[in-house]
Amino acid sequence: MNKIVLSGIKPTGIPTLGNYLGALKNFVKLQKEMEDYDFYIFIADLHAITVFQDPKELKQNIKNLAAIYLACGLTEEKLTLFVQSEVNEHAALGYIMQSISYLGELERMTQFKDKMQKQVQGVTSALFTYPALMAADILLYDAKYVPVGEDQKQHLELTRDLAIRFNNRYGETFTVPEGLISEKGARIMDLQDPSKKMDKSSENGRGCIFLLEPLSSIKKKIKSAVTDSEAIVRYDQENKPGIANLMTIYSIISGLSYSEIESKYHGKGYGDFKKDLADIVADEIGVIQNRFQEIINSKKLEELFDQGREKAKAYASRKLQKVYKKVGLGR
Ligand code: ATP
Ligand code: LTN
Repeated sequence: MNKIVLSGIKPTGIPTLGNYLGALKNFVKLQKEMEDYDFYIFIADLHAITVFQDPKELKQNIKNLAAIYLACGLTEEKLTLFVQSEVNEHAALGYIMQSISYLGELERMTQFKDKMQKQVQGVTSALFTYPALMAADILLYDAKYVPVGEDQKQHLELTRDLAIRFNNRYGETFTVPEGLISEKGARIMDLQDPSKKMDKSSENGRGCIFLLEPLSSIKKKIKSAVTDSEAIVRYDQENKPGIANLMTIYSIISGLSYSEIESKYHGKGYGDFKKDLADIVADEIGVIQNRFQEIINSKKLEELFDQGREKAKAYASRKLQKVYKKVGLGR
């Protein structure tokens, strides 16, 4: 069996605390736990342009994202880090995935429906076929596990369906992947509106913590997060979504369980809780920011990208040839 763990993040802006707790921190943890697996981690720039990106900013975001991956603690050993658009096979297999996906199943995707609602005008056809490209990203490398946040669960289900459909139609070709969604932190909510997911491309930045913003501003955002009037630190997702979200962040970073946090703040108000949370978040992000500064201008990044591209290309091109043959394409 192929021992590959694969995931991607779109370079659509500076990654958020949501990306960190839902995805990045998990990659690092898994890399430590799954010693005999190869980690393919890529920057999903083709996915990013499903919504317009300023070309100069996109280039900078690609580089920043790679440096952030490393700054969060991914180790180079057993890591294949690459940029999606540098491996043409993604787009080619993406097209083949489109040719076996149905309109109906793409129309059901909630991420598409949400973005349609928000954007109204100028929704691109690539935003619609996005999950077919995502399936290609995964199937191209026979990835066994795909760590992602909760919002990607439906896309992963579709990827599995497409792999099975292709295998049934053309013969055994693809590994059917499994998602790895962390129990906690899979869905960090906006600090100002806990009914919305914390999103790096959302318009209102006040509810969103960016990994590269000044620590003082991070602390301020946490201290002004929306809570409720009960003034008791208690985990109740339904009735106290603001506090529940802050407790989730606290719990992942400190390692304390919800009940341990409840006891710790028993008899204290939200002020103490938020102040401590602001400090532990700022400490954790501070370490990432320091490492980021060392990495961003080093030669290492370019070297890793070059090696990653070659390794990914070698695997992907073999796989794509096999697919073309099965489908009957070419001469
Ligand atoms: P955009 O806002 O441009 O749609 P995004 O942050 O939602 O971007 P990605 O950058 O592609 O999307 O997300 C990368 C990873 O971070 C994915 O695994 C996704 O599930 C996870 N993720 C994104 N937002 C959150 C969140 N608020 N909580 C937990 N995980 C998240
Ligand atoms: N769709 C994902 C990003 C993404 C991805 C992937 C994640 C693109 N291709 C392959 C895992 C595997 C998102 O929007 N967060």
